[in-house]
Amino acid sequence: MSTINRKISTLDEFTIQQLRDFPHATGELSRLLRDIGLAAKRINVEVNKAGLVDILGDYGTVNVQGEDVKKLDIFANNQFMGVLRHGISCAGIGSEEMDDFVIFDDEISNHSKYVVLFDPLDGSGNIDVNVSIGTIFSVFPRISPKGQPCTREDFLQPGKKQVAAGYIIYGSSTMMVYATRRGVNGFTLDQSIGEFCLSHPDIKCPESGRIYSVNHGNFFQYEEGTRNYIDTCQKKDKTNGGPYTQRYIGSMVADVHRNLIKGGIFMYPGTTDKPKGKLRLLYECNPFAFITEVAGGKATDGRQRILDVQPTELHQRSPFFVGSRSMMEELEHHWQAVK
Ligand code: P6P
Repeated sequence: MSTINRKISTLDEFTIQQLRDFPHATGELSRLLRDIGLAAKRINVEVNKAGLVDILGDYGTVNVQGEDVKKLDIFANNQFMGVLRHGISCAGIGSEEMDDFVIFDDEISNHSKYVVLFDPLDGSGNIDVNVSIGTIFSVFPRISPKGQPCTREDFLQPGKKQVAAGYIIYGSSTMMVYATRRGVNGFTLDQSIGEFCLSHPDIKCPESGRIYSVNHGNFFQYEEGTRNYIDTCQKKDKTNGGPYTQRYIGSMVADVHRNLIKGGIFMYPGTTDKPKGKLRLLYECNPFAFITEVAGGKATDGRQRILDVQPTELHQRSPFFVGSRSMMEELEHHWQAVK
């Protein structure tokens, strides 16, 4: 039977095609990714009109991170909670906006295969100044027995156990990029039909690049090896693989997405004030580490591969270095040189 050679164009078609390639798959992961895409479309509507309606500004509360909660944060969190709780693929969630894990504990959810961790709207401090922001998500297969409520251990697995991870970037266009072990694919929202359409098939992180992303304001608080690498980046010229350019938007999804496509390195090191840095392991570092490694890059915390780190709590922080393989290896040489 010849297979019909259909042009796969939408996220739904793509995830269904993945099912056809894996007949034994239950389809739960495909459904989960479509659910996430639906929530993203709803959030996108609000993000796009943020300047016009009373959804800007603070919600008047402070979240578990001690950060002022923007109204869009809450809206985005509730959208993901809604689609994941009422879908059939997710047994529970962990969110940047919520103090603890949420175990759905209903008959359908208790039989679901996956748990999801997400940052519903990362970079939300940029909402009021119209800078790109994003959603980040991480999907694990539960290790607790199906038929019972999921447990904390389902969420506290090393990042290498992820089955999928991705992000949505609400920028000049709205894109959803996600990775499974089969590859990284990007879908751009076609507003005319309200569908994410395959625009960046099989994304590969360039082996090298000329963009380095770091907050120079903390430079003198970084460890010596990191400072030496940043110095080297600034001294690059045509004779030694440069010139390099420094690009730092202050919105992780935007910075890491740009480097994933063009090549580059993103660094959020620990500092003397905050040795663990600012970024969260479970729903910021792990998903981007998974995506970047599948695309051919590297990601570490400065001492070990991010995906090998054994988590202990939902909101734990980690220093984070991610990007093109050869740039990451040059950074690692600078760390080795000062040991
Ligand atoms: P800094 C946004 O608040 C965020 O969590 C990331 O999206 C971003 O990369 C980082 O913080 C920026 O932090 O300390 O450089 O302003």
